[in-house]
Amino acid sequence: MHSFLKGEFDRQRDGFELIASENYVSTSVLEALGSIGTNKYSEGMVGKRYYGGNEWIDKIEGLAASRAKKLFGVDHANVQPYSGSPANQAVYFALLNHGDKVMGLNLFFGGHLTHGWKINFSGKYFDSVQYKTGTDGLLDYDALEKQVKEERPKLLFCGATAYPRLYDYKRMGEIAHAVDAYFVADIAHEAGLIAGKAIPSPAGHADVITTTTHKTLRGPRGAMIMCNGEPSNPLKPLPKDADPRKNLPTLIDRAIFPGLQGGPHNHTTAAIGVALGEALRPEFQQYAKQIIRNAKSLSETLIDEGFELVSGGTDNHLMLIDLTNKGVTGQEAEDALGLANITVNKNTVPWDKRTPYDPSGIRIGTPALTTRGFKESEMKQVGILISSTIRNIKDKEKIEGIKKSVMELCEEFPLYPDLSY
Ligand code: DSN
Repeated sequence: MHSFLKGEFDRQRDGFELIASENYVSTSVLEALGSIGTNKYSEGMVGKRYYGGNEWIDKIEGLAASRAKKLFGVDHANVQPYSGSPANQAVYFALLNHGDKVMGLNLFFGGHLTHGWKINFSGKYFDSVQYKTGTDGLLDYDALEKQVKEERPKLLFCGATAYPRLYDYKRMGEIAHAVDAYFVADIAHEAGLIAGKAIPSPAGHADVITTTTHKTLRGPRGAMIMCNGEPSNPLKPLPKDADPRKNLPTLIDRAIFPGLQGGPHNHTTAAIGVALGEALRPEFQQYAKQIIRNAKSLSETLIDEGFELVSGGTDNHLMLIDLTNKGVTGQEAEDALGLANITVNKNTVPWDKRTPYDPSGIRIGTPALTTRGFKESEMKQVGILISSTIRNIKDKEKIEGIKKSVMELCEEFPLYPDLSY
């Protein structure tokens, strides 16, 4: 196992990490993640646990939650979800009944499995209706409003894994609330950009906000659910006629435990708290803005190199490339770039004629390389190296040469210089 971890360390150090949902955490986050928090059981909430010996865990979880509230401007944060999918599952469990109607963005158009995809729990146990983008790759809010009025879902999800533009949270909230639906913003991808005040927040528009903590937010793998209001005593049942909208924190907390999960992963909670502390510092705002500047620089370079970007560019940390005009599939591009130490993932593009396992595009994001210190000029070099790889996709020698250039640029921006395996 040690040699495998060393192999992964070398891979992360020696290549361009361009998967839009990945990042490099700080050594403080790593330290908390590898801590003795993992030894402890602590079912329940701060101050109301089902196991003894939780006086320090209460402080750890309390600090993480209070930092989340401050960072995102919300009244309540549950930091216990194991990851993004369980967090979304908890929202369904808290607010809906089996078979209720939900609406989310279709997976082919950049949506997430848990937003109602048919073979996911969310599409199997709920009546899922999906919305799509237009042929331009952009959300069409008028079309969405019409569909929501016709379908009258009980919950409308906003959020995606491959949408390169900003959301109109205000408009989506109005659309959902006009039919009395809950509006849930899944900000997993953009959380760090929102925390760093580089893009607008759904706070004040969404009833519930879910997020992972390991993408742009640069924390450990984990998740949070946020909303407004104060939870009631977790040990007292809610009255049968309690208004769910006035009891969101209680319903969310109880869906996490005892509804779905057991003991929280306290080492992860500690690491989330450390990452949130980092995100509260002014430097993080610079980081968030630089992610977007880097994405713009990379997207402009790729457009100059003849690549077709869904929606024509990006406003956030990621871009989606439709490779059809290059005569290359997403899988072929992912494989060739991988040989050059450039890690990306294949991805469907809106109205894709291919399948998610063998799609027409690739998704590229800048959070990890921005953490490493890359700026606009380096991102231009990254774009040229990507372009070169695709142009020489069958030429092993040329790709070997590109890999050398990738490694040289990586060496200029050392990753974890104080860590060794
Ligand atoms: N797997 C995540 C992503 O790559 O966007 C979504 O859950």
